[in-house]
This record gives sequence, C-alpha cells and structure tokens, in this order.
Amino acid sequence: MHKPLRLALATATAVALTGGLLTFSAVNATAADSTHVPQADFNGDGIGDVAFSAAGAYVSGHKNAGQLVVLYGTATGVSSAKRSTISQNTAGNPGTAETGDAFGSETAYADFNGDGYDDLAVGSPGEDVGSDVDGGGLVILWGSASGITGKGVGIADPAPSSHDYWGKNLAAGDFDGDGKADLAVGSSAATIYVFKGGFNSSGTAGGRYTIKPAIQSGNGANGPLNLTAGDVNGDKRTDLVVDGFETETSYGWNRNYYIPGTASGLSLASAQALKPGVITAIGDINGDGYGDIVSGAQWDTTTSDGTAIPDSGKGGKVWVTYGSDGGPTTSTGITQDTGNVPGTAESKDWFGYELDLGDINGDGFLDLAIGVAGENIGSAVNTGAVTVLYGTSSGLDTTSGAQGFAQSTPGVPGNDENDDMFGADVKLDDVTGDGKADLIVGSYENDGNGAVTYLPSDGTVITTTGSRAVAPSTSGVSTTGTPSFGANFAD
Ligand SMILES: [Ca+2]
Ligand SMILES: [Ca+2]
Ligand SMILES: [Ca+2]
Ligand SMILES: [Ca+2]
Repeated sequence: MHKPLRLALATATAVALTGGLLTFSAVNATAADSTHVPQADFNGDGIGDVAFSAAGAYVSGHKNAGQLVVLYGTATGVSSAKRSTISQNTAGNPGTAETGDAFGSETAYADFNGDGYDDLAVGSPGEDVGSDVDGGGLVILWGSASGITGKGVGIADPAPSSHDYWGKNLAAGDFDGDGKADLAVGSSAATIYVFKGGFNSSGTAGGRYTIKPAIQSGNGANGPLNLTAGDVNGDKRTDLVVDGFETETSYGWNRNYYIPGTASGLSLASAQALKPGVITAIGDINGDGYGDIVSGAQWDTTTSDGTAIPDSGKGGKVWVTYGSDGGPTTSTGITQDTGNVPGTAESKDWFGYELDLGDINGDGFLDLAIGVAGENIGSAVNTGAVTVLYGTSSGLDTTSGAQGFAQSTPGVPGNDENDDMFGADVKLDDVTGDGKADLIVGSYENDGNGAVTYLPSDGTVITTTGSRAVAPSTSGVSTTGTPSFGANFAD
C-alpha cells in the first residue's frame, strides 16, 4: 500500500522536516456547523449522502488517476446499490483521467449555486497543467435530482506559478455571512484562496481574496494540512481552522490557527493559535450554541531522538477546545487512558487519526467518532478501531457511554488484519433520514483496496444491527493497485 499521510506525518513530526514526506494522498478536512449537523444532500431527497475518495484508483489503465464515489442515503442506509462513481472521464466532468491526477483525493460540499442541491468541490492535486507538473486541478460538480452526475465546471488556479497541488485542501462555509457558500482552497503554499459564494453555471465566483496564516510552506510542509469550517463564536459567520506546521522551530511541530469569519470574510486580525492536531472537526458538543473544536494529534510523546513533542499523549491525544462568543476558550486533552475511554494508550495507536462530530442519539449534543487507525488487536498490527464518545451539557463524556468498534467486534463486517487501518476516516452523518447520525468508517482493507463500513444509529447508540461493508469491487472501482477506496470522506 502507498504510505498514507498520517504515517508520513507521524514520521515528519518525529524528525525535523526534510522534505518530500508529506503528500496529498490522504489529506482530509472536516467541516461542521455549530448549530446543526450539516450533511450533504446531493439529490435533494432529504436524506444525507456521503461522498469519498478512491484517489488511487486506476482509470482506463492510468495509475492513481482517481475516482470519486457518492453513496446516497436511503431508509436502510448506504450501500453500493444507490451510488455514483465518477472519474475525470465521466461525461460532463472537466479534465481527463491521467496517471497520478489523484482526482477525488479532497472534497468539500455545499450548495455553491443556491439551487437547493448540494454540490461537491473536488480536487485533483496531482493534475499536470500544461507543463506544470502537479499543478493541481479543482472542479465543482453540481448536485441534481439525480445526485452528482459528473456535470461540473473547473475552478482555475489564479496563481499557478506560485504553488503546486492546487485543490489539495478544501473547506466550504459562509465566511462572510451573506447567505452564500464560499470555498477556501489550499495548495503547496501557505496562502489560502477564498472564493466568495454566488458561483454561476460557468463556475465564476462572487469574488475572491486570500489569507496567509503563519504556517510553513516549504521544507516538506507543503502548505496547510487541513482546512476545517465551522462557527466557533456563534455569530452565524463560518470560521476556519487551519491545521499546519509552525514556522519558527527546527522541528516541524504542528500548529493550528482559528481564523474568524467577519462581514468582509475571513480575517487574520483576530486569529488565535490552537492546540495541535492534523485533523479537525467543529461542532457544538455541549449545546451552548458555540461550535467546539476537536483536533487529533495522533503521534506519541517524543520524537525518534527523544525530544519531547509539545501537547502530545502516548498513542495519540484528542484536543477539545470549547467555543464562546469570543472564539476558542479552554482545551481538554483526551487519550485512551482518560476515564473510561476504550483501549489502553500504547505507542503508535494513532488515537485521533480521524474525527467527526454528529448527533447519534438526537439529544442536541454532538457526539464524537475517533479513528484509532494504528490500534493493534491480537496479532493484527495496525488493524485499527473506532471510539465513540457522547456529548453532554458539560462536554464530552469520557466516564460513561463510550463505545468501541473494530472488525472483530461481533456484527461488524470483516476481520482484524494487518494494516487494515479501520478508522482511517470516520463520518457521523444521518444517512437513513431518522435525524440520528450513523457511523461510516473508512479503512485500507485488503492491502489498500479500501472499504467503507456502515454502522447505523438505533436512535440511542451506534449498533451493528443492519451494518454492512461497501467494497470497491461492487462500486465500479478497480482493485488494481491501491485505490484507497474510502480513505477520505467529503466534509
Ligand atoms: Ca440525499
Ligand atoms: Ca447546487
Ligand atoms: Ca463565526
Ligand atoms: Ca459549544
């Protein structure tokens, strides 16, 4: 299997950045809003839909050309029976499937044209643009009554000579509060381009500006690691969290920034530094109307040469920073040794490899799914697991109610095998239309073929009753090479 970002990142964190370690192959972003649980509805039937990458897929013989898969929600959840599988060769989709394009590796949804159907921004960061190798490509695929069909428009890179990997990070939100969805786009550089909403049918945005947070863009850091949208200060303007590397040390310590939305868009003037983590989710855990920031710092406490890593925990730590009208406030760290969190903190568990927030039991407090992709179970190394913690009025409950799932959990499809990395991505979205978030888990099942496992909410907790696995082979994705089906869900 090719090396996923988190492995590369753990390595990068454990040694001084030397370049070339970070790739776009599994870059992820997680968006949520503070007052509700947004989930994509591409076909407008009122039931949540899930889109994800198979960015390593062969298309017409081209290695790593990449595909995008959309599973549409039904009363019985998601399966390969109701889906779209899209490549750059799909009619209406700008571009052509070529070796190394990695189409679909990053996605973000919103109703960009305001027609009532959610649309999907899709990056192909390995796209060559003319003679610009890995210049990167970005399209918006339009939603419709038939869902995502492939019909879309290209969003051109405004400064192709300034960076590569255009579209490797995406986040959608209403950063200026004008009621139209904006799109933030990252590349190999520190500068983030923000396209203002009001996209027309030819993809022209309502305006454009840039922000440049204090993150490193050279020496292998390659710009932002992740962009996450959500309303932390409750002013109905979406705020942005940028996960990146700080600039001032010889070690590539991860550092995150909160950048609030204002009437004129995202503003660095009130930016705040946050606890670390390379994957972030934002949503209201304690029900006070302010989005809370959750970030996963899945590395261990020291580098390979014994240097202590700031704000880290054995086997990985998840930081929770509660929101307020003034933005982020106090932070709490959670490891597998906290309270009654399932498991035991062991080196290289990668607790916090991925995260998502959703309301599993409908009590108005968002619940958290945590990927523990490096968990060893029995003799299976890096087979992976997922932990679920429930939200309350006083925040995440680490004492009672926690759930843990692995493929060896009775009722979960599959078995614990080496390098399955169950929990390589997680999503809590309501894909049955009952108002309760269901758990969807990505993995690198079968040597990087990948799989997506559906575990529904029974209204109170996540259950294995009615669970199923969705495989690439039944979803129009070739298992030649390492398609990494399900490695990155759209946020
Ligand atoms: Ca739908
Ligand atoms: Ca639309
Ligand atoms: Ca805000
Ligand atoms: Ca809150």
